[in-house]
Amino acid sequence: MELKGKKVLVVGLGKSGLAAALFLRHKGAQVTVSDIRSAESLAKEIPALLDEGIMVEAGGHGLLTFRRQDLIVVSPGVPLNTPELVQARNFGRPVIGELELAARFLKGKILAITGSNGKTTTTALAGEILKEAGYPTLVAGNIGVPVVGVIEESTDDTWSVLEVSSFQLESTEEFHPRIAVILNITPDHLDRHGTFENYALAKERIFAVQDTSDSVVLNADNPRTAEAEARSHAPVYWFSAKHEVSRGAWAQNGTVVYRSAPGAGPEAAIETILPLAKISLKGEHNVENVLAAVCAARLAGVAPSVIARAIEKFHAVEHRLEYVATVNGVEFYNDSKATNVDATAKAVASFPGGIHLILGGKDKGSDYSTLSPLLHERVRAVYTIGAAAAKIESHLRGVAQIHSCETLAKAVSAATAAARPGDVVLLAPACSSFDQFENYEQRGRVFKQLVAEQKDWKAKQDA
Ligand code: UMA
Repeated sequence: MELKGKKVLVVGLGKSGLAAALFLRHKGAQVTVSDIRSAESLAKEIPALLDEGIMVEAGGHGLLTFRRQDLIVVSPGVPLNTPELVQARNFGRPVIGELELAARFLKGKILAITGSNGKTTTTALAGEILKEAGYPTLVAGNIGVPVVGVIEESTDDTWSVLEVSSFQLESTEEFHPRIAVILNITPDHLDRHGTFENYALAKERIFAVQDTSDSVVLNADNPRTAEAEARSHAPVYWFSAKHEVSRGAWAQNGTVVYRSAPGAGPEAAIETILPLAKISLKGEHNVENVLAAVCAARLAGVAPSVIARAIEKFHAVEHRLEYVATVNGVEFYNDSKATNVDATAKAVASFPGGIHLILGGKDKGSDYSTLSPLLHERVRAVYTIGAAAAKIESHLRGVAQIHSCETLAKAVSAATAAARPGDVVLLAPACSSFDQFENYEQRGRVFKQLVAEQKDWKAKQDA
């Protein structure tokens, strides 16, 4: 793809837009960035971009700016039906996503991981396993590092372990992972994709250009994921936390095992990877994440003993069911990345009971009532925050005691006051964070800060 001298517009000036603009500029393109945020809110980014010879359009997207380009590169968070993008496409302007741009330049092999939940943990774990094996490894994507930003570090020997979201996959054309993993597909981002099926089909783009020399790893226990087998061109390997699979990874008698082929030949021998007890991550959903990582790592040629060593060393990623502290016998967990209903269900299912659950934020068109049986069984009280509070309260009325708290600070103090020793205070909000926070990371950090204040206050009381 020749970029020198080409007029390229980058839409959105977050992490992806910034990395894409700099990459394109270094390739000799004439780059403009367009963002709906005001020039004041981009005060930090604009001077740095101007210094690089990159033009900036702030405070909205101009139709003329979009029409004048040879190529438009879109950030993942910008919907493809944004009117200016639709019009530019109608005028014959090529529109690609940041992941697609990166895919055209990234060297080496790709292990890509998608799913509604567990992507970040599985990506981080698979990256650690490949590093433990001594492979030159890059870890990037939705995990927080734009893929376009690591292109220059990639070589023909590199394994890029990429977390990819439906937003990124939606606009891919040539993205070609050697190994493609779909962890699970459950309702999320319906506000962007319109229907569950559109969302699922965006996820299936992960294997759209694979061939028979590649591999697909699918969750045998998740119906919509298993169904994707029908459209895969590459051989499918399975993982299951519940039962044996023909080829792939599963849990059996408290042990993670793997086999590379069905049948009775020597290649069908069952390999022992490690006992489940050696996994420090909490919850059954994390067993699934480990099984998926085992399967992908075996397909990448990593030895079972090396995989076991890396898994044993691996601890929870920040904001994913992260243990924060114990105050007065009450454990606090930060699962700020639980931004949809299924993730919240998995977090709640990780504890036997006594849960004080903080829910709320920006709604994504979710049905919170599906949480009712689990909440009824395990949750002592729900503390609602943010814009989705009223909807959540109406969906969960009568299921658990509900406290309207509006802010995270009020929710943490109310939950701390109500919790008894042995209980758990869990932030697993089932919503995105953008109504009250910059992103889920900031929400998680604020939660941890609030817990630390409770701890300090308790220490002063005890002194
Ligand atoms: N913007 C516009 N026009 C629009 C919409 C947004 O100009 O119509 C601008 C915003 O004003 C903002 C910028 O676009 O300045 C934000 O772009 P972005 O939302 O693509 O955010 P990035 O900072 O580039 O982060 C993106 C991913 N964000 C989203 O997909 C929403 C990050 O995933 C990812 O880590 C990062 O690229 C690096 O790859 C976050 C996420 O929430 C974690 N992902 C979703 C999820 O996991 O559920 C998919």
